[in-house]
Amino acid sequence: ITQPELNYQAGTSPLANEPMYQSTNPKAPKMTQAEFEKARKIYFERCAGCHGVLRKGATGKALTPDVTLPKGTDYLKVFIAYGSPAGMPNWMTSGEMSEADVDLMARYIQQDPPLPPEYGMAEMKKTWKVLVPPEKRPTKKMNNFNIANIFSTTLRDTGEVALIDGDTKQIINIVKTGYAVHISRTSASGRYLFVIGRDAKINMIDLWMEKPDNVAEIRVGLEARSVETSKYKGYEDKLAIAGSYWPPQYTIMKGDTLEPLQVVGTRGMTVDTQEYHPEPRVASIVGSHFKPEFVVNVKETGKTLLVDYSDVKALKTTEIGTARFLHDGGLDSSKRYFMVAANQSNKIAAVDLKDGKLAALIDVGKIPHPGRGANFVHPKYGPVWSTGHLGDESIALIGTDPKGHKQYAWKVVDNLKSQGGGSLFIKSHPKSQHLYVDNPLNPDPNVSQSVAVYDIKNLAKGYTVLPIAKWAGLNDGGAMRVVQPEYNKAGDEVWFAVWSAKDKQSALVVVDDKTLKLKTVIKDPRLITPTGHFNVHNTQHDVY
Ligand code: DHE
Repeated sequence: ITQPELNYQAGTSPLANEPMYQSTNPKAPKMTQAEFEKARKIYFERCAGCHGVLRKGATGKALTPDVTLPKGTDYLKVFIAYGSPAGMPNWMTSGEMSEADVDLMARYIQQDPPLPPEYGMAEMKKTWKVLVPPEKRPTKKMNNFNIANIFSTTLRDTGEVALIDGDTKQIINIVKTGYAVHISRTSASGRYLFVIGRDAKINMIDLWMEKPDNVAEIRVGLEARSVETSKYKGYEDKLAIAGSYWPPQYTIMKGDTLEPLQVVGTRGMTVDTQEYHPEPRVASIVGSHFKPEFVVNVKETGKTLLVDYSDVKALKTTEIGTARFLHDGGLDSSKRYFMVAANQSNKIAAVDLKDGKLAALIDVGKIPHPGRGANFVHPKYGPVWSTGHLGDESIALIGTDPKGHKQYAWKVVDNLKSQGGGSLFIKSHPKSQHLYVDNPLNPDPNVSQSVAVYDIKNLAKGYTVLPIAKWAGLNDGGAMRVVQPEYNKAGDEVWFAVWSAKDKQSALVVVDDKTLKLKTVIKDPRLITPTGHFNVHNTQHDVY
């Protein structure tokens, strides 16, 4: 496993702090309660991302007692300490765990996995708050902001988002949210913003208020990454949906209050070996523009669910087998196809939202990570959607126009060379002639602190490097990472986060898309650990 992959996957799970039932396996090596608690915490901080909450295996191997007990403590210690060529990190030799920790973890994984609590309607209702009921909200926009050009910027480590006026670059409000917000999504009308934290807390923000702020909140699980709203004609702003990692389920809510309506579990059979998986996490979700459907991507089973929400009490679901470890993705420029990364399978699945079937499974480079990907018209191949990779330096361009450019549809028509691996996000805009690629997880700071830009009309020329972190001019930025290009509404400027540690200064850097020169640096002591940023208009209309 490379350092970028490790940094990406081994993030802390909020389950580290949840109380859990401990069962004892008489055959497992002895542990005191204190040792068990310590090991459980380390497991959820370091290991659960790859091996799963129930240790049934995800991108890492299964670690249930039937597998670990026959191997025994000494054998397991070697693996944990020194890693393996198959991808296990070397936790001791890298300095992340002491010898005592290694011994503790080797004994811990021979115990039965403790079970985190379930989280259903009753628990959700207890956390559900309508702070401003719909009838008390403004009936028209009460501020002078050009709300279509507001950016919602995640302030990861403070549990907030910054709402920033894209025209004036002033901070409108810092809104309290869940812990380590993952994404923001805009309602179909553009009035509401939905924000989800890693702790599965959703905040709903009304952009019509004099000072836009929270109007409703709920917690839909114990750990989550995705939220979306209904976008099909006639259903605008009617419903919201959130997917959770734990428990493995999705929740459909009322679009104006977040009142939970239906909770649906995703436990089931895997697409390939057709075995039961107890913990299939819900990854990306988008609202279809073609039907009253949510497109729900289930990671461990490798299934894309088209959930017809026209009758929430009688949900009709089309279950499309794609490939395992579905993660992030976005629509093509026609919005008919959802392009989703099956990351550890090194594939992109193209799902046809009009006909409700798999259009193609496309082999790409190592660990594709598109964010929502980037759409543009290639001079030769016509409309393409593109993705960068965590595990290699390639950028795959995939033809997405089966009508006009049939011979190129669902094929990798070109592979661009980027600055290196560790890329997370790629972006373009219909009004732009450029394609931007970040590399925040690349081990070389020169690469992780800059972005590559391509001229779409002349891709063969290669890329230009923009030194974004240097432009930010931070005196004490420490180990900065430049993350996620995002255009403004007009498509003539591009925003980047310069993401520093919590106790260091961060910034947002705005680049002029025509000249590729620095336009502005947004600095403010309140901008702590900015990561993703979402332009209201582009998110509302799925422009990327
Ligand atoms: Fe993300 C999107 C999950 C690590 C920033 N991330 C997503 C989505 C999923 C996901 C499922 C798609 C949501 C959607 O479209 O509905 N991310 C995960 C993880 O499981 C993972 C690997 C590890 C973890 O423990 O969270 C992970 N993600 C990261 C990071 O380290 C990033 C850079 C910073 C952070 O906040 O932790 C990060 N993820 C983002 C961003 C998006 C995202 C900014 C939205 C991209 C977009 O353009 O839509």
